[in-house]
Amino acid sequence: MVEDVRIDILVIGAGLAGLRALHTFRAQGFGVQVLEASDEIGGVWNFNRYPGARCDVESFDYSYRFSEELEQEWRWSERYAKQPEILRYINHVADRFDLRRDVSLNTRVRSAVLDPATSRWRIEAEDGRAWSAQRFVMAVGQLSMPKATTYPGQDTFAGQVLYSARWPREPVALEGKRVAIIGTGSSGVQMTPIIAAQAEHLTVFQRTANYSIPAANAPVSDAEDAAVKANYRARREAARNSPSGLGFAPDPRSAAEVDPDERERAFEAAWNRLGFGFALTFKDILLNQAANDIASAFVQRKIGEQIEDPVLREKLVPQGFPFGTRRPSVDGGYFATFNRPNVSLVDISETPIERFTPTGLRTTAGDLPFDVVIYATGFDVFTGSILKIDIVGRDGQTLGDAWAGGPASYLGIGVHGFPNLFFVGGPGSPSLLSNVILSSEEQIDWLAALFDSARQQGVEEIEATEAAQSDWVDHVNARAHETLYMKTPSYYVGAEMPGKPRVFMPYSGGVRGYRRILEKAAAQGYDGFDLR
Ligand code: N01
Repeated sequence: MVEDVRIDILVIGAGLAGLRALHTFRAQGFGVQVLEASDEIGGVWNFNRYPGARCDVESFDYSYRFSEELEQEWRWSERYAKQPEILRYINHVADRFDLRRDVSLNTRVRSAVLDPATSRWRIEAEDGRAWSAQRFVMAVGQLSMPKATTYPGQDTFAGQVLYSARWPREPVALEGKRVAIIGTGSSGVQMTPIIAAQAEHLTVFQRTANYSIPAANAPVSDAEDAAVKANYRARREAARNSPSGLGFAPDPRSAAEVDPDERERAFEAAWNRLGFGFALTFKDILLNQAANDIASAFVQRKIGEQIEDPVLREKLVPQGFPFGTRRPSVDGGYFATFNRPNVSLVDISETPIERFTPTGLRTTAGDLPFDVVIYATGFDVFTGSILKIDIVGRDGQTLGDAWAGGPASYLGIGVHGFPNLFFVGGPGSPSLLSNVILSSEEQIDWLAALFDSARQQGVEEIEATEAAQSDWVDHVNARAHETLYMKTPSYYVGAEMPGKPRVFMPYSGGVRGYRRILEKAAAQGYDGFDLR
């Protein structure tokens, strides 16, 4: 019988959050072990290797802030870094800070069970290895559990089937092929122009037309690199104090009140430069229907102008939901791609896919031949990657049962009944409504201080109180109801998976507001947590 490995802190996930957690907790003198299912570090940036994958937060901001040396020595090549460059950055960080020695790759966790006698967690991998940890931190990502979409007859298809979120490491030759992409979220939108330029013919299967803003990508010049690095602290502080961690604050006026000419100029400037940040042109685009109607109409017009064919335009211009209430994409020429003669669109809200055939896909309108079918159908967002692990807390209660009505937590960090379990980027925190690396770093620094304080006081068990959790859930809901997000079925509310509880999952109060709440709780002795 092999003994469980005893460790102070066990972290699941060697993506950007898990590696930062390792670095920070280790620097405080804790013994830390990171478990990672893949044979490589990098998290989503390891798995999502599809053509065109890149970040839609600017590289200077989508990077760690914890080391000034790292900030100064790393040279981003583009305003929006491509997946290989981000993966190189993560690997550089792992080497630079000697992180690999505490990362166990090829280690897929099966279960995590609380021992109520010791308040320690027993975390067991699928291969039977097990760890006993005093603190258990899940940094498993929000977009890590791809939907297992399949259509009937898939095994009879003679061609190749690929998933955007499990893209092969070796290059996929698409030249001369007839390719289908199913799904038009950020992944489908990013890969479409690249694949259209390679394939003999590309067919995009769209269920819901999505808003998308041009990426305005550009190489980072030496002058820009130097200018950012000369002022990096100020840039980081601006990001921390901006609503989404993107570094810019909206115009404090309502979009509906501003003079139309001035507003048009502001939208035009944002359209040409801000990408995803377009939603922050004015303070109330995501809060007020009248303001949003104006912004939505602007984006719809701009999208429509890119599409030559009026029938296609009708299908591709998003309608029927407020701009920004489903995650907008940031694209590199997505809509204009449909002007190419080798690209076509199938609107599967009109003609749904019925099944695979040996030679392609069958919709209700007939058969289409393909050599390659790509699923870009998204993820079981927020909770999928957490709940696939069997987590058992106090009194044998599983987290799946505790969250049967949707994820409930205190601060998005701790769950009542699950002492010493903590989340980074979890539901109930800004996570996907923010620059997620920034939010994760805030939470990790806060957790590190909590763990240190608990160590100094000899605290074995840290548990969110029931009352604090209930108040936080109410607060998250109240903030969500101040926005327009609740008007649209989206993955923010669990609408991406049939049968998933419909609750608003991220915290919409902004990264600065969230940080202030964390700081206040810490100043009050980690108010809302029982420290025993
Ligand atoms: O996934 P999605 P994604 N049959 O869920 C459709 C981040 N990200 O991988 O909307 C047919 O957005 C679905 O249709 P509908 C970013 O946060 C960032 O593209 O459900 N279609 C939708 O069109 C992003 O938001 C970058 O009607 C089906 C699409 O598939 C998040 O990851 C790049 C279907 C899924 O869109 C997820 O993006 C990429 C089915 N059974 C991703 N099921 C950056 O730029 C779903 N669809 C950083």
